[in-house]
Amino acid sequence: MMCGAVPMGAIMDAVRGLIFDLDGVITDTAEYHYLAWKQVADEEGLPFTREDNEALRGLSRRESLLRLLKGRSVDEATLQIWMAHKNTYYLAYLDEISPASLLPGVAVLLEDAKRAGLKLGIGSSSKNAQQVIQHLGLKALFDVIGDGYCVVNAKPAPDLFLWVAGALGIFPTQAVVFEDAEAGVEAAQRGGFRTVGIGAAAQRATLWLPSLQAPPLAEMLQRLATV
Ligand code: B16
Ligand code: MG
Repeated sequence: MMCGAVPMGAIMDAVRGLIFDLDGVITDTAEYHYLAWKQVADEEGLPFTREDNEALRGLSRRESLLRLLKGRSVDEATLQIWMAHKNTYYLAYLDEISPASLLPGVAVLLEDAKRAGLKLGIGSSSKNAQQVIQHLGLKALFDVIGDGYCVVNAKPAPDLFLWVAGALGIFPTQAVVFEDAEAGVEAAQRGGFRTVGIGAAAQRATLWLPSLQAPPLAEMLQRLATV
């Protein structure tokens, strides 16, 4: 594959792997997270809007609940119960996820990356990432799936992306992280990764794109190399 005057082989010396966030990059589970939190919020009489949900992108389940509470004090046992309820409601939506649920541009990008010999990883805050990947039919494509169980410190700590890069056997400087969340971009940048940001909340990334539909992978890597 060629992009302009730069052969893919030359770019590949620098980039050896791609690490993808899941929700908001590979597929859009944000709506399901919203509906599940909204159900908990309504049951408990807590105000919660779609706009509030946007601020939860990429954050762990626990951090999401703490933000949703907006400073209201709740004991640990109640936190655990509400998180369990939210997850039960969220899991009920997973059957709606299928290979057709990939966001625009994702299938072609993953095929191009695989063909180019790049290692592929997932770095998701979600403890349900394995199931979502299974529903998407992508299990065999990824060399490593890092999820909410892999590290103690969630995004914006860099730990998860560093864990995935380590499992792929590459350095952060040899990987590109794709993220849709401010917390995820910050996590990747703190870890020393170049970043591709997708959508409004990820504009601080090394390269920002409205979606993964364009440009082609080779051009993305070329643009990252020149930033
Ligand atoms: P769970 P990502 C994140 O996924 C979601 O963006 C975020 O809304 C959610 O709270 C978090 O996973 C934890 O999800 O409750 O399933 O463990 O963007 O990091 O792929
Ligand atoms: Mg995300």
